[in-house]
This record gives sequence, C-alpha cells and structure tokens, in this order.
Amino acid sequence: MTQAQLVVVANRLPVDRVVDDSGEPSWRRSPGGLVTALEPVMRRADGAWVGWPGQADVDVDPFEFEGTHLVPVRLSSDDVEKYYEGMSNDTFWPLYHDVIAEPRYRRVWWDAYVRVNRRFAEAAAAVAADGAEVWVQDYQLQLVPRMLREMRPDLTIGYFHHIPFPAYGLYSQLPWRRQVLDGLLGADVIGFQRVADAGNFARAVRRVLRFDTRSTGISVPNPDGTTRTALAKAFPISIDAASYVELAQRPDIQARAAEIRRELGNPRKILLGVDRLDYTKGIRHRLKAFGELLADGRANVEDVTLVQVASPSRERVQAYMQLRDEIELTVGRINGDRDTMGHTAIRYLHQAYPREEMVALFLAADVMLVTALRDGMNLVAKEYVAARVDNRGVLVLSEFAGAADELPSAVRINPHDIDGMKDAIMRAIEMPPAEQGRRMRALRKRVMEHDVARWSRSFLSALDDAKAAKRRSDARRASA
Ligand code: GDG
Repeated sequence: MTQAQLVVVANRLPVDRVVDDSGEPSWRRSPGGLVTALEPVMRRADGAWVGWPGQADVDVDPFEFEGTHLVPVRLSSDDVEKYYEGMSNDTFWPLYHDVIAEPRYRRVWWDAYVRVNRRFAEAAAAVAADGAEVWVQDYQLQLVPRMLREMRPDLTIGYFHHIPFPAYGLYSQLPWRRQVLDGLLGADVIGFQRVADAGNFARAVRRVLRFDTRSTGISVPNPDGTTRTALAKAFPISIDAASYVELAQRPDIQARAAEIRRELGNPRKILLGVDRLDYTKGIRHRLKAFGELLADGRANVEDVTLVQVASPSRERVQAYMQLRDEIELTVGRINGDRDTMGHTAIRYLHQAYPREEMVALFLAADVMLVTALRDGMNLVAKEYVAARVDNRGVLVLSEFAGAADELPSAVRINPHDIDGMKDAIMRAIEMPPAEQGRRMRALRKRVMEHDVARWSRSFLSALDDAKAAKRRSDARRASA
C-alpha cells in the first residue's frame, strides 16, 4: 500500500475518464490550474491525490498517473445529489457568495455532507505516511481537516478555500456554523484568497467559538487542555502564466485571433466575457449595461460586438437553469432589437472551448469584462492579462473579485452600479493605446511574477513551518 509524504484531497481527481473510438476507457489529465500547479510538487514528494473520479456509482481502484498516486473516492448518485449538488452547490456556494441566490438549508443534505467528508478523510488517512502533510481543497470538504486530525494526530494539515468567506452577518445564517468552523480549525494552515476573507473567518471564530485570534493566528484548544496556533491567512491563487504566454505567441493562435475578428464582421472593438454560467459572475448586469449603451446610441453594432462565452455549469441545480433562461431571453431581446444582417450585438456561446481557442479569443478582445458580483479570485482576469503579450487590451474588473486586490491597474467597476459600469466600458472602448500599454504592463508584471507555482510554494512552505513547529511542541510535551 502506498504511503505518501504529501496528500492532496479535493472533490475531484485531477483526471477525467475518456472513452476512445474503440470503446476503451482511459484517463486524461484535466486542464485546471490547480492540477498544473501541483503536478511537479506531487512528483517530487511521492504524492497522492484523493478525489472523486467524476462519475456516480462507479468503483475505481487506486492507480498511478503521471507520477502521482490517485485514490478514487466513490460517490453514489444519492451522494452526488445531496452532498455535491445540494449542500455544496445550493447551500455553501450561494451563502459564501453573499446570498446572491438564496441558500437552501436542508438537513438531509447536511447529513450526506458529513458522511461524504468522512469518506474523504478516511481515504486520506489510509494513504498518508507517518508525519505526512495533507492539503485539503475547498468548500466541499470543510469538515475533513478536523476528521483527519482526530484519525491521524501525527499529520500536518492544510486547507485552501477557493471561494469567498462571507461576513459574519451572513455566515451566521448557517445552521451548522459551529461544526463548519470546528471542521476547518482541524487544519494547521487555513488559506484564503483575500485578506478580507481571512478576516471574516477569524471574526466568525471569535463570535461563535470565542477563541482568541491575533493577526493571522488563532488559538485552538487541544483535547488535553493545551492550545495550538492555527494560521489563517491570504494566499491569493494564480495561473500557470508562462503557458498562456506560450500559447499567445503561437502563430496559428494569432492567426485564429485575426480570423475571429473577420468572422465577427471586423468590428472596431470586440468586448469579451468568459465565465462558467453562474449567477456570481454578473453576466446579467453586464448584458444590461451593454444593451443600454446600444439603446442610448453611445455604441452601435457596426462598431462594437460583445462575445459572451458562458460555459455550461451545474445544469441540474434549479438556480442555474433559471439563470440560463434569463440570460438567453435577454440576449435574444438585445440581438432582436439591434442586430443587422452583417453584425450582431452579442455573440452568445453556451459551450466550452479548448484552451487554444480561449487564448485566440483573449487576443482578439479589445476589452475584457469581468463583472462578478462576488468571486473568490477570478482566474479569467489573470489569463487575459497573461495572454496579452502585445501589451494591448483593457481589463474591466469588478471590485468584488479577489483579483481586484492584486490588479489595481485594471479599470475598476462596481457591477451593481449600471451607469458607472456603462461609463467604464466606454472608457475602455476609447482608451488610447499608450494608456492601454501602461496599464497592461503593470498588470502583466504582477501576474507573471505571482504565478500558480509561487502560490503553491508559499502555501506549502507555511505548511512546512507548521510541521516544524508541531515537531518542537510534540518534543516538548514528550519531555514534560
Ligand atoms: C473557482 C472560484 C477562483 C471557463 N470556460 C472555459 C474554460 N474556463 C476556465 C477559465 C478559468 C476557469 O475555467 C474558471 O476559473 P475562475 O477563477 O474564473 O472561476 P471558477 O470556476 O468559479 O473558480 C474562483 C477559482 O476557483 C480558483 O481558486 O478564482 O473565484 O469561484 O481557468 O479559463 N476553459 C476552457 N474552456 C471553456 O469554455 N478551456
């Protein structure tokens, strides 16, 4: 049985199951940034990755994949419905994104969440070597740190929260607010996207559990009456920036960008939105602003086109079905009112594209619209910036996306302020090349220097420090 020195625990394994023409199933690395960031680390550390393979009711044995030991966790279709679609995506997701949609609190979902979190914790406990480090990812697994600590007190445990942590006034709605904080505090290092998220978490801990917090340290009582300090701090995630540069420099992708412009009828300016179709992303607000600019005559379809890629997401959750209907109604209305035979107002694409096509779109887009109402980070903003090797293009960025903390040279907007957003879009459309260049160079400097490898290094080095501190305190206790 494999015993790993570093174990990643995430809802999904870093691979997708694909079936070739002859019907043979195999595994393909999934494209995400987390996977790219951790791959070299996992190879070096003899790492293991615990996660769901993505299909319900399927048993898969542990297997090796590109230097990583993969440990599949089985989910039944009932688990998927209650733990994943229910508790994770219909309770935690809306609650943690400031109740943009109404969270549903269902006790049967919570029971499934506890049960499935325990299954992940058991799988991690079984594969971790003595004294290993375990890194738990995201809101689907908030109880795993505590469960794992109880099963395996020798481990050093980290947790990273990819989405926002809300203000206490909202968090306090959660019927299981105490259990979730206790679950997270099983970790030695708890990472957040923004300083504000870490602050909200510490405040919730003070209010609900009455533990002392000081700067980034939280005093957590041990079962034996002593206390330990958990670190709760911002570690803003990033992208594999170099790989975007590489794609953006490829002649075939640059040619495709030019072709996209031609296919759209050579508008003077192309605006672009790329999002999972999710109510947190502010797609409706963006459409409203753009629709009004056309109606006011400040922009016209011969001149300006908005390309909106809305990749399919969580299609079995009610709120997402409704959102899709609303967006498609709005797009249909605007296009119906404004299109000409040769030009469209909004080219709406409810599809997922390969990364090459995404980068071609980034290169074709004069203005990138990131109008999230709430977003942990928003990697699309960073991907656009990394792809603009020509130092051109304008990023319009919501102050409610985590990325806004790091990217002050973007054109900043409050997506709730439709007039403000319209002015910002016009400013972006009309921005002179010299100003575009100044801003884009500053944005690129930040993204190129703070890439995802740096993010994982900095989190893992905090985990190493926690491990060293733990060894010292274990030694002290043994000699006392
Ligand atoms: C969560 C948090 C946080 C999208 N459509 C296509 C496609 N994408 C890619 C993007 C980007 C990723 O998916 C989306 O990442 P975001 O960060 O923008 O948003 P979430 O999915 O909500 O991610 C977020 C993130 O976790 C990391 O911590 O930043 O705040 O909500 O990489 O490019 N990629 C391809 N085709 C598509 O159609 N290839």
